[in-house]
Amino acid sequence: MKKYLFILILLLLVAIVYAQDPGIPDTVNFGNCQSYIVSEGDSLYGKVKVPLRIFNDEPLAGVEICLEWKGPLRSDTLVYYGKRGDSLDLRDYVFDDSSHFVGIFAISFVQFPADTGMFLYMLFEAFDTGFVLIDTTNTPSECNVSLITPDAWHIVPHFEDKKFLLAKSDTIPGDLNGNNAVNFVDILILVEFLFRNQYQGFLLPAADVNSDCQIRLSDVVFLINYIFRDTEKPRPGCAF
Ligand SMILES: [Ca+2]
Ligand SMILES: [Ca+2]
Repeated sequence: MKKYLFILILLLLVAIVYAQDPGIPDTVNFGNCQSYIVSEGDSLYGKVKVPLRIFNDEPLAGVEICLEWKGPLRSDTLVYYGKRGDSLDLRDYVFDDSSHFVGIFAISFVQFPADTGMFLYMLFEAFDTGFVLIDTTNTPSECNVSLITPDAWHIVPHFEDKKFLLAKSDTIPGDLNGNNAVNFVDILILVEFLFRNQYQGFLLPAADVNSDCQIRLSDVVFLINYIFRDTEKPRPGCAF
């Protein structure tokens, strides 16, 4: 239901008129999808980060993208990224877990410049391992993948779907030296990484113990509290 409301709003906001894509074909595709799946008893759970990339060789005023996913994922959140993301005046998204639908709608009144690379990332919670496909197959025909030019024309970019495998990780969150225990040594490894630039090869999502997709001082504090004060245990993270 949510998704149809979203599409209705889209149609009311922008009358869709299609135009040829000038210059090099613009592209919408996905970067490397990162997953971190751990087990607890019989259940598997984790976090998945799906970067959506846009290449546009001319300035744009917005994007309108409808996607669907197949696979053992529940939606979490969506984060616009980079200087194109920062220049947006109106940005919205909708996840519908019942139909596995993602709707993305963003507009910039001053337009955003030609650029390439990550435009946003979507975060999901995984509840199993297995294949994931992100595509436009079953999205409503009113909303597919289109880029909006500064004079309000829609252009249809080249789109590449994404298939990837969710596999169980060997490590547990917070166990940076892989000895199957989370203790003081793991804090030291994290501190060396953050403040002395020494990376000992651990899996980065295992160090994002507060699961905010970044590795920072707050993860050190989280780990200290867990180890010495028995507070909330480390969660699967998603930091690159
Ligand atoms: Ca350890
Ligand atoms: Ca973190």
